Amino acid sequence: MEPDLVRRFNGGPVDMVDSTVLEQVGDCGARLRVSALSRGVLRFELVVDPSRPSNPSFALVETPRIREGWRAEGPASWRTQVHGWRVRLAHDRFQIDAEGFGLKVQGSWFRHAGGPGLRLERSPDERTFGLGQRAAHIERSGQTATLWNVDAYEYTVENDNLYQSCPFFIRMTSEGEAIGLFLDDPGRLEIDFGAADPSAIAIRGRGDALDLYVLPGPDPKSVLERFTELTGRMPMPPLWALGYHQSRYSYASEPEVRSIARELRRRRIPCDAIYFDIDSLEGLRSFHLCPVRFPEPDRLISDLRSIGIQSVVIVDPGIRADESEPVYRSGRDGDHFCRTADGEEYHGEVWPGTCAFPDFMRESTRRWFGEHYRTLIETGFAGFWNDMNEPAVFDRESKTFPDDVVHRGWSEDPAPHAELHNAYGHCMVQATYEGIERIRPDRRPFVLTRSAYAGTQRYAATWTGDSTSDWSHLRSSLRQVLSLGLSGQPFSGSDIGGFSKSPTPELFTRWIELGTLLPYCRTHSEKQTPRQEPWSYGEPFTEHNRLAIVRRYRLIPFFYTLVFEAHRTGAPIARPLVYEYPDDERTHALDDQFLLGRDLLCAPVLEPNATEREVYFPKGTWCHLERPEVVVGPVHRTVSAPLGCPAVFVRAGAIIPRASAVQHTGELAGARSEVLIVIQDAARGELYEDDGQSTGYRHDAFRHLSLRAQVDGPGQLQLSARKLDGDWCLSDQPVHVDVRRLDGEAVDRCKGEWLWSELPTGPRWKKP
Ligand code: MIG
Repeated sequence: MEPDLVRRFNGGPVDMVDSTVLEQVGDCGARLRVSALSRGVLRFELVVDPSRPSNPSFALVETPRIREGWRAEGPASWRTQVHGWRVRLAHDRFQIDAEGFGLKVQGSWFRHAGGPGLRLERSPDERTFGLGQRAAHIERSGQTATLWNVDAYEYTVENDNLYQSCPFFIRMTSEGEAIGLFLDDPGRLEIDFGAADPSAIAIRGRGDALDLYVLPGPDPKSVLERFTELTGRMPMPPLWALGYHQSRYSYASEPEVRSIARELRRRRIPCDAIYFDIDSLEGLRSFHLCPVRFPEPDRLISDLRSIGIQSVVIVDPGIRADESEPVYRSGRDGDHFCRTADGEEYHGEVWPGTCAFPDFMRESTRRWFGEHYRTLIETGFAGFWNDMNEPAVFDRESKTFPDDVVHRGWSEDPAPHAELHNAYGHCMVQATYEGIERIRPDRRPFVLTRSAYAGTQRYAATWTGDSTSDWSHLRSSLRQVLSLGLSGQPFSGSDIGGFSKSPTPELFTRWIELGTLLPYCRTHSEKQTPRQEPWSYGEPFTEHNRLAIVRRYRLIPFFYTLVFEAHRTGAPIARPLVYEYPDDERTHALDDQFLLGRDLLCAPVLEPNATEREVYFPKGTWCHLERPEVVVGPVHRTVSAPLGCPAVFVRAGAIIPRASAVQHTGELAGARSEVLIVIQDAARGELYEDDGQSTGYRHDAFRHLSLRAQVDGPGQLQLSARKLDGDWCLSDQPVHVDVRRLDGEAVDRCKGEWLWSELPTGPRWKKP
């Protein structure tokens, strides 16, 4: 037995030993353990010692339960039915046949067996989605992908390898039937989706362990639901996290921060947060705000809060290895830093200079690190931004740790960095999230991370890293967000305007038109570039930019309801059309337009000098959000979208909760609550509400309503609200109703007002 194989399977919680099947695989002495989990999920592990427990996992939310009573028989070559799937095992390969979807897996995974890795049979018309953050087209056929987290500064959209790795993908037939595969391996993986050989998906890894989950469909939605059942879902963020955020590398002094806040409010540009990047820190060191540039941070932060602006501060993993650095001394004394293969503390160069790096794979280290947020929280910071956590290191050609840096605590024996690399950032944000939660247990944390692994959605939102201010990156940022959504991470966005270089005024406006429709919405830009604020480009751009932000704020009740759906089911907030219409082949390759939930179709302009664009409208009738234009799908249609008027359409049959314009989410409670009803005969929607900040929603302190409208005779409409879940009652607040009644392509518009509490009894509302 290879020593590193043994190490790999040491330790961890005991799980899944009972109901498993073992089969000798090849001649390397390893065995294949098959577990049938709940909801039709199968787990395949290659294990060296079957008496050992399964691998611990960073990705999994908890040990999956084994379906009771399932046992397989027969030793040598073996077949059985699992969840209606035929599973066959033979030497060196296993094969699963599901109705309509055969999955044949073969190959010699173990490196000393000299095999090609795993080979999955692929049909030429198969579509594949997933893998989280990738710059290229969301449909992966013909692509190759390296999964190895890296600081990808100034990446190009051809680059296949960025800051995050999520070894999960959805395979779909041309009829829209889907299954998912999740290879739970945070080491380096190379995946070829039919590029070298169109009849195969080939996966290569380190070749010393295999932990593969097969997730049944029948459609992409069900696969994703199962995947997020395994790897977790986003917690409810504080409501302010959905607002517009203003950032720059760096707003680095108190007067500068104050002037940005003042300008936002003076210009009536809604905003909920300002970011403190590394130049606001003393010596660029995490946890130390610079006392010269920010002499009275508590006062500054509370003044900002009083006008509805929260403060978010950056925290990098590298801790300056210096006797005068208290965080370093306490980490060293507690033995919390990663070590080299020789047992020395590992040091690398990052922003603060020579640094030591916390060994986040360890529970005790996560606790220790998490405790350091206390002072920042007491100072008033509301959000925390973990950057450079791939981990990035400057003084190495690989830009990250050497392969043999040692992590302790993940299993009983130390493990080399190469085996765990892609989970380093994930474990850092776990430390951050759990630390903040311990310090402030009644408040929801907001954490933003650059690096991630499968399951990171449990702890943090994410963004697309150091993009460039050009049109190709605008397009790519949408692809990345959509792919993240199909991979379990619903809460993401990109630096509006692009990070490096400088956008043209037109590009900035197009970017903010898109960015304000994505789940996480922040403008950010690099040091030494021209200023990138919504007012940096003069008129008419400032007003276009402001109205894009206002459009978002008016939709926040709708966004928040989608966030709740993501929290409950794992569904993406921004969805590629294929997610909702897998049986419509015309949606399969579309990634330059998207849906918010089921009901808003967004088709951003992604090229210069355009005043219109072609949009695919799937089946249904679609009505422009802001003008009386109706399109009946399925159809390709060129629609007008001049600067300032993005193409956003509402599905007929939808009820969209909105609010009147506010300057920040803290004002929403006092804002006018609205519903937009686009209706032919009937319409429905949902509304989720809670206090926007506490953890009370975990104990029913919320209200989740189902809204219905029915046309009830000429000019008459019946509207009702029914509680689906939560403890909160219907309020006595008035709700403003805005109806667009569609008659062919004509739109009949009318408005009225009710009290929420009247709705369940269903008063009739007559067109005035
Ligand atoms: O090496 O903190 O992606 O958003 O402004 C650069 C400074 C480090 C990279 C992040 C970027 C951030 C910048 N950081």
